[in-house]
Amino acid sequence: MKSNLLGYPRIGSKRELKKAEEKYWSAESNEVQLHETARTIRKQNWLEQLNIGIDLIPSNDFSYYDQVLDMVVTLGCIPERYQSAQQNLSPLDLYFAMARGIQKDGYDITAMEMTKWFDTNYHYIVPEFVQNQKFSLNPDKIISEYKEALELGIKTKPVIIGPVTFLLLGKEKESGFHRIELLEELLPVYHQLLSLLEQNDVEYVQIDEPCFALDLGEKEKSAIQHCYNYFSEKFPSINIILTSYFDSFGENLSLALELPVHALHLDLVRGQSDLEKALSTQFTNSNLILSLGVVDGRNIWKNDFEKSLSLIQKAIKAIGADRVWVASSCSLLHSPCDLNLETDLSKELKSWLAFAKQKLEEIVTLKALAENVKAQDILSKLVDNKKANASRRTSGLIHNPLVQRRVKALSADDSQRLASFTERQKQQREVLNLPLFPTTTIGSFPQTKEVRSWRAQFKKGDLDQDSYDRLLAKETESSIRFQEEAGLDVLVHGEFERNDMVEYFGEQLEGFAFTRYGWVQSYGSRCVKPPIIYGDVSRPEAMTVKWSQFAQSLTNKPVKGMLTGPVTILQWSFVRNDQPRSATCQQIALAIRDEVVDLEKAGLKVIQIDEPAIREGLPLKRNEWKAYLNWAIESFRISASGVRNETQIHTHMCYSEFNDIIESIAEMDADVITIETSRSEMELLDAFVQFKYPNEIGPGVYDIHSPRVPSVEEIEKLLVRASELLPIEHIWVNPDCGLKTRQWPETKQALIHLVDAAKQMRERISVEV
Ligand code: THG
Ligand code: ZN
Repeated sequence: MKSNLLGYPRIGSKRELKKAEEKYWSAESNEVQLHETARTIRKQNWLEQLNIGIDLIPSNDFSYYDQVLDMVVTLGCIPERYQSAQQNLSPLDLYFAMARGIQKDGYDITAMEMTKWFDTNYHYIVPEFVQNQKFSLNPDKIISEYKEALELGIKTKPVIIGPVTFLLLGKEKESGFHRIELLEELLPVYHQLLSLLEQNDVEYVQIDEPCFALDLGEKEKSAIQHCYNYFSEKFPSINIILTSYFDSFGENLSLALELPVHALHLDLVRGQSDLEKALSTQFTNSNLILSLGVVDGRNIWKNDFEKSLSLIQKAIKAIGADRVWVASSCSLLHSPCDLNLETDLSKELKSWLAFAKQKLEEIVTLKALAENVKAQDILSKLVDNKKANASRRTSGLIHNPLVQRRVKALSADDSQRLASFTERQKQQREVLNLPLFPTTTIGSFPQTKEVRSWRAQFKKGDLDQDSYDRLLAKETESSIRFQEEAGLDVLVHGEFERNDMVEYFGEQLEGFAFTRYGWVQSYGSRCVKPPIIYGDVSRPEAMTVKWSQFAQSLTNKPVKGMLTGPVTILQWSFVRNDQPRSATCQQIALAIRDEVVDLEKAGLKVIQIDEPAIREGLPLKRNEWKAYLNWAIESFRISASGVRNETQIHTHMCYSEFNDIIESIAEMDADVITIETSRSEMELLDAFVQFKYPNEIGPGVYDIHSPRVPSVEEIEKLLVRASELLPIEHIWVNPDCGLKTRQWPETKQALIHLVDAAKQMRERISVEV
């Protein structure tokens, strides 16, 4: 039996990598210093895993930006547009240029696209393929990390993304072929790589093929079969650990069990059903090892040892202890680093939790328990674990009868606005009196260094509440003045008081806890600190009314109240696992509903409930979509339906393909939806057009992910295109997303252009009429 770790957080327990990278990017440090920080993090991680007793320690799970981008470099499929940069930049700078785009030294090259990694809040860089795509091996990173660990006396297990998943995660950049057809071209490069590992005496290699968790067609299935047969013919001496995670293998399990690999990893947290099936299958490969992912890599709850042990024992009974490993369910990339750093969490709550470092101990302890170690200290760990889990089940911290009663009393009326959209639209027009092509923004304005430093000082106690509030009030007022001058129609207060759009609400809701160092990588150097939902959710008092009301008091124009929707709060938090996610979502929905009603009472006529994470919450398998969408959409509607007809509800979405779920988006019945579209030149709008989306819609016309200022003409062009596709009286004019990551100068210029473009459109219309 072995303990097996799939991957570990690489940002550093105090975000050392993030800080080192941002210094490097702003030329405050050099490449040597950055490498030094990276090396220190890797060393700490490896030694930690070694000391705790992990047998299969991963390497190449480190990354300066993203593990898929690393594979792009390893496999030599760097997009054509970087060719000129490739001549002159260092490999590291070329790598960052692909991740972030480059706009200096005469270069102006856009970044590679980024999208969500399965159903997580992690973003990966999307590989780009052309029809006659060539690949070539660049093994430096994998080999040098392997050797680096060897010098510490650790023989690691290199982790690479498998060829089929790598191709499926990418995108064709020209038509006329399917990327899976590139497998023949790609396999020789994997062959070279595995040979090289073999020459370096690598014993185990972990090949990640999480595409197994998706619905696979025949093409993909035969690609997988072909690929692993090919590997096994060529590599008798290297042990391939094939992994999938985030959901069961399901229909794909029998295929996976037939593959000639050394070990197959199952995610038993999300795909428990696989185990029974696997154990009852007659294996052709009678030595196949099963790696049992029993320790949840996606959540922060202490493992339930009794439950995990029963799964492990079942496997041992069926196939023998030699063929069973104990593992994390997936890479711990998605967990925060170390619970021991959390000094402010209550003792009770803390006793229920395990972060990445604690999960290592869990894996090792479970292995020891399964091996039937009678040692007193191991057995006492089982007793402690039972106690902790029992205390969580019965704790008074978790259960709030009032909340439970309120959820039970929900009726169909609670998720239904009073009148139809058409009727509401009429009443809203009378109240709001907006021009055609009304202009607005998505909510946040630049979080400048100053704004961040005020918050940091306030949290430290160096700035008192009054002084902090005064600074925020001044910033809010100047944002309102700017918006008035720019001529925007529906204003926002700017969200200067907020940190993250989920953390901010978590901090104010009952049933939520938040950490100090619980950072999880979101993309590149950017991290989020997901709140922990440990108990029934309620809202003790209004959360956002003060700043929205203040902003509205400064102007005669309508100010939009800004909230995060229930599905997004759920999706971007660590959620309790002792009740269905749908139940937790309904509780959040009721809390948000109360806030919406309070905002209306406070005089806000427009209220936005953001739901950018609705799409990423979709289950990986299509047959589970409907059930998810039912409760997710209902939760949004509960949050939005407590107001009068004349109160206009907006929602906002980004980072998603909407084609798949357009009907459900329509069922949300928001009066206005603003969506990200500008980078794809309105391509995303197609779904809305084809479906004849019934309500009002603001396709983004300004890509906020770049400091570039779009010209009036560019924006107008996008609006002309939108008005050919949609009824003009339904069109709003707005950026793609919030502006918190931008600086003020470009923001102001871009918004002035945006208003100008809207005015041009109004003029066109009045001339035509
Ligand atoms: N909040 C949360 N999840 C998200 C987003 C968010 N997921 C998708 C998308 N937005 C990811 N985008 C970002 C953008 C900026 C940052 C993080 C994710 C960011 N983080 C700060 C950093 O790493 O420097 C830390 C946060 C802070 O300072 O408060 O800027 O918006 N939950
Ligand atoms: Zn957005």
